[in-house]
Amino acid sequence: MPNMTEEDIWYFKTNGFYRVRDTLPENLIDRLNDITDVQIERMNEPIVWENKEARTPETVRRLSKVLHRDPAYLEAASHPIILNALEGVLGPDIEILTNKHNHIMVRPGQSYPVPWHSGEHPYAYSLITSLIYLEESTTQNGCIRIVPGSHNRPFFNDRRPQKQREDFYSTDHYWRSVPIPMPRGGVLLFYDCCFHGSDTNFSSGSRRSLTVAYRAHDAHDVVKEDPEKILVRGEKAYTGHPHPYPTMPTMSSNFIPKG
Ligand SMILES: O=C(O)CCC(=O)C(=O)O
Repeated sequence: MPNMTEEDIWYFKTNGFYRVRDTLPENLIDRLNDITDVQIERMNEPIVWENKEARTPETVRRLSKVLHRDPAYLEAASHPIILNALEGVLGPDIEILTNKHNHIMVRPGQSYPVPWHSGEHPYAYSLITSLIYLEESTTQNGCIRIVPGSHNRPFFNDRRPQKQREDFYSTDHYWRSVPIPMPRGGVLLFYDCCFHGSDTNFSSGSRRSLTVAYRAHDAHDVVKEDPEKILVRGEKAYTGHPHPYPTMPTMSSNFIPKG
């Protein structure tokens, strides 16, 4: 059942982001943190390192490809509080894409900012990202910043304008953005083509969140039976052209078009 009001949907579509009102259950967040502790401690790849020269559990910046590491990650990503909200904008048939996002940002203490980027071009703002917070996120420990309404920009520009970690604060995106602190267990949804980035983690602790990508199943791409897509709500009710297109009966030489 969708749980966004019409005003929530208007807010999301206008600003490009939406904070889900409920939080995920405490015991699920505890389990996710325990599982993540083990992944970090064992340094299970694939990993993006905070510092490539010193590969230790303390320098794990991101754990990639997590949804298949433990069922609890998919349990969180397909939790009804998230899907009920998503249904308001994506409709009843919802898929997770495993070849987009699908990672835990660990963001250890003092980690450098997530550079400004827009995950998609604005002509395709059907892809929604959720950030599921395993720990509270504040302006002190590197919360995300989003440029409100940037999914509606009427021009093309560089989706990854920031070439260096250091210029996070000297960009137009920084001045146009708003910080979005989130509680532990909270869920933030946003159109992936909104410009976003995350502040320096000025604290000594980590700032963990699970990043997941969602689309409507019936969005008009062609390959519907794709192992990278997990249907998490509804059914595969796509009604477009079949793929691959059924082969036409060969036109024999005695075929004579009418007329
Ligand atoms: O975790 C964050 O604060 C930002 C994550 C992000 O931008 C991403 O995964 O694309």
